[in-house]
Amino acid sequence: MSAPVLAAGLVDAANEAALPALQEDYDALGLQLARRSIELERVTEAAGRFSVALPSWGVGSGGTRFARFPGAGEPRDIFDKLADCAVVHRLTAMTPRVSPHFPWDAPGDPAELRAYAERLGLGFDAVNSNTFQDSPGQALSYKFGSLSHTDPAVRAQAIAHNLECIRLGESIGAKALTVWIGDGANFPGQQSLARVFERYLESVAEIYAALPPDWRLLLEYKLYEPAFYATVVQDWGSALLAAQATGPRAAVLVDLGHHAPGTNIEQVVARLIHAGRLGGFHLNDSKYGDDDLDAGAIAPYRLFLIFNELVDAERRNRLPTAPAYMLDQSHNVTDPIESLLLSASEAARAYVQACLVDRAALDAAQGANDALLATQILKRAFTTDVGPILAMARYRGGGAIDPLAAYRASGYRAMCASGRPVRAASGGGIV
Ligand code: RM4
Ligand code: MN
Ligand code: MN
Repeated sequence: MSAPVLAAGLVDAANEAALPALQEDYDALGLQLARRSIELERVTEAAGRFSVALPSWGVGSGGTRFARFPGAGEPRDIFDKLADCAVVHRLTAMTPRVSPHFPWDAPGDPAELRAYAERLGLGFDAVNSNTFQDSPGQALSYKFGSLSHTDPAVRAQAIAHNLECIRLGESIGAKALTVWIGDGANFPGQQSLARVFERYLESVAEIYAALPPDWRLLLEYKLYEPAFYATVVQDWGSALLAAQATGPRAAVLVDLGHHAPGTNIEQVVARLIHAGRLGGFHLNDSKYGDDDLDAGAIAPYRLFLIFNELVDAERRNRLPTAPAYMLDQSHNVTDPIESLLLSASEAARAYVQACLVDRAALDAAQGANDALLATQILKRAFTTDVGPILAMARYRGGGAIDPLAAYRASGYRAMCASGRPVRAASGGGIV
């Protein structure tokens, strides 16, 4: 199977043209950081080590429950999706893994899928199960829930699907299963709030029992939608209880869009680190709810503050297992590849900014209860333009100095448009 690829030499030629200006900016930033006793090269190396996984479902146009407007040359299956992800990785040099979603991405032959990904220079991150909608051929419906359903037969079916996800994941080299369920109620009284959670815990325990020893189980919470009165795993408290009740390799997955507006997500992150149960992230941005907007598009300072907690925890050796960084976005009005290029970069930007925080000065300001100075120390790191560090890290990693410009010059989407017929416009839904 062959995939559309970027023209040979395209990135190199663009980089060659952009390098002199980048070098100037990079050197100037180096001088500025040296005055702050920060070693530029150390930060650039850290930037080069940063990576974030791509969501397989993010390379197609998303949609809302009202409509989906497909774009030209959209991926038709997991192989096309991987080809698009490879383009993102080729240009950013920081997205070497893809997080697949089953059954959407279920391969006929997992070995073939794994080999294809390897040829593209990609691996797999956490696999995602899907019991929030009914799939073709499925015996029982998830209309009234899945892992927490009142009917043991429905629960058994949902558990079996998760075990199948583990099996598929093993055959493609994944090491984690992410479970997000849409289970919940629209009306007070519709469900027993107590028993529905107990049933969920029982189901999760069965999934955990089948988890390979080197795997992790990531439990994702979400405030509301599709359930509008009470979601079974509605917040980090319930997810943490579930992880703690399940076993040491169960941890919480924080999707940035899954909180009530105004929630202090960085504080949630700090608490999960304290509990040793921070499993990973679905990075995206939101203004009102689970908007799935591009990471850093709305609240870049919040993203920075989250990474500030992570970098601080790293420094204090409080992150024995690195959290899984994954994007989880829905691209409704942009070329999904362009959104992913920039979102990966925004995640790295927040991380690098957080690396610039003067931790000793912050400790001292906190110790002295100097609120204004403490907050200025954070702002100083946040407002530093780390663009040259990101570009240099990409360049050194074999990516593009300017990924978006290189992508736009490549004609990749037009190439796909001629090889991949447009899918018929369907109703709502994210895929
Ligand atoms: C959900 C949740 C899950 C993702 C689906 C597609 O809102 O964020 O992580 O798998 O969307
Ligand atoms: Mn998510
Ligand atoms: Mn979501």
